[in-house]
Amino acid sequence: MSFSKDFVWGAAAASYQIEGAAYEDGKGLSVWDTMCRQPGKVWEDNTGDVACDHYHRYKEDARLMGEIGLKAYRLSISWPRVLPEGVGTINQKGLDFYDRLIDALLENGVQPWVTLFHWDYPYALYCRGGWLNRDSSDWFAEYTSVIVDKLSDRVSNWMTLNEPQVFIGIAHQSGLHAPGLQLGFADVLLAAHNALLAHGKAVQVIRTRAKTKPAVGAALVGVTSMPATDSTEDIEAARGRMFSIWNKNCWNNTWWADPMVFGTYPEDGMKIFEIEMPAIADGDMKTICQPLDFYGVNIYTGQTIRSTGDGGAKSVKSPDGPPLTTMEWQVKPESLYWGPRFLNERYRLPIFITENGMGNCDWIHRDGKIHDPQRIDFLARYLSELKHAIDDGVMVKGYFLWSIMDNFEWSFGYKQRFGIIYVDYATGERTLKDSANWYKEVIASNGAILDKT
Ligand code: IFM
Repeated sequence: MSFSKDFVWGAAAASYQIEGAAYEDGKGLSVWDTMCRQPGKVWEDNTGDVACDHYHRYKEDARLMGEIGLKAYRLSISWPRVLPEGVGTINQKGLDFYDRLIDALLENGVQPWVTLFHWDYPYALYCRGGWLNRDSSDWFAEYTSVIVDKLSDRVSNWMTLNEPQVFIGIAHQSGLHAPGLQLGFADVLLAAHNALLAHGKAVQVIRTRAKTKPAVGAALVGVTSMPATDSTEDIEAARGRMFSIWNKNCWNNTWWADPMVFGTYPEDGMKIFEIEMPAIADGDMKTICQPLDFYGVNIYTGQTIRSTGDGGAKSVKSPDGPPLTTMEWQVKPESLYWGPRFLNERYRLPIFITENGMGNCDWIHRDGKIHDPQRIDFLARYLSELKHAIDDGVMVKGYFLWSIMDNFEWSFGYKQRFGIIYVDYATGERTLKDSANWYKEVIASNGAILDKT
């Protein structure tokens, strides 16, 4: 077995990270617009005001995606661009932008995969309590219906939320992301519960209103655990760790995926979170648990786990001088074998890798090109592991490289470059990096050149 003929080779980006035009054509404020105005919150006080100027350059970007041969592009919609107040009056110009973008993608042979929410939450709704307000799931459902009504004649692949672990956990607990709150854990869990309800209601809206048969999932993240050896004990220990909760934060797989797929919060989490558990109204778990067509997961790295020999698990210390990306995330290609394998076993859904890639030190070399051999090596290693998983029978249907182009990396601003297309932020000029040309060959050969890289 290998990559199937219809394997979805894609790349991804998100609205706030690339669009710019933050104050144009009637767009409302997002919590990231306001976060970026607070000195010291983002590296060098960078903002997404202009970013990659994708709002104006989307045609060129769609053409480049076509040139690379992408089968699919995972984009997100800026909620406040479409609904400046989060609910109520539609900003037609904002909605029209996505209409044109979808057309441009299709004209270039690229299928749009739409993420409804990738962190640029409407500031107006934040002022009404944001995710802490129980109405937030209805606000999200209203927004979803506007998008589905407009785009679902041409869009069939949908993701509700991107990395709730981050936009709830990091944004509401450690405060490093917008809106920058440091709430008590009970409030964090309440926000999480409302976000899960929003997911469930959005799936319902998509299923009832879509004009073309929809495929729906979410793009989750969490800890990927890998066994230190192939021994049964280490594999069991890694599996156990991957699906357990052992401390009071949201950075795990099961607090999110179990309610979405099984309709229950995991027992171990409920025990640890006991006194902070939110009130769960009748029917909530049923609302959250809607049939899904795929499990989307963002995987960049993983933790290596060894059995303690007595049913326990411990993480293996890093070797001295481990390979690191510029985010200082360890390079762990096997995460793209074990992550999909464990997730597919537990949740029984086809897997889509909705993000994978690396931050790197890229600059224009003296020959005018952007040579990024580390990224090519990184991607070749990770994709080879993904192929290995498929060969072993894991149902993986697609892969979205993060990212199609360099972009605003949240609190790191423009310090980090994740793209396979280089963006000169001063001029907006785009240049394909070596990795883009390499990925083009990967796609054209349906993964066959991986063996030769
Ligand atoms: O840039 C982010 C993206 O928005 C969400 N997932 C991780 C990426 C790299 O940090």
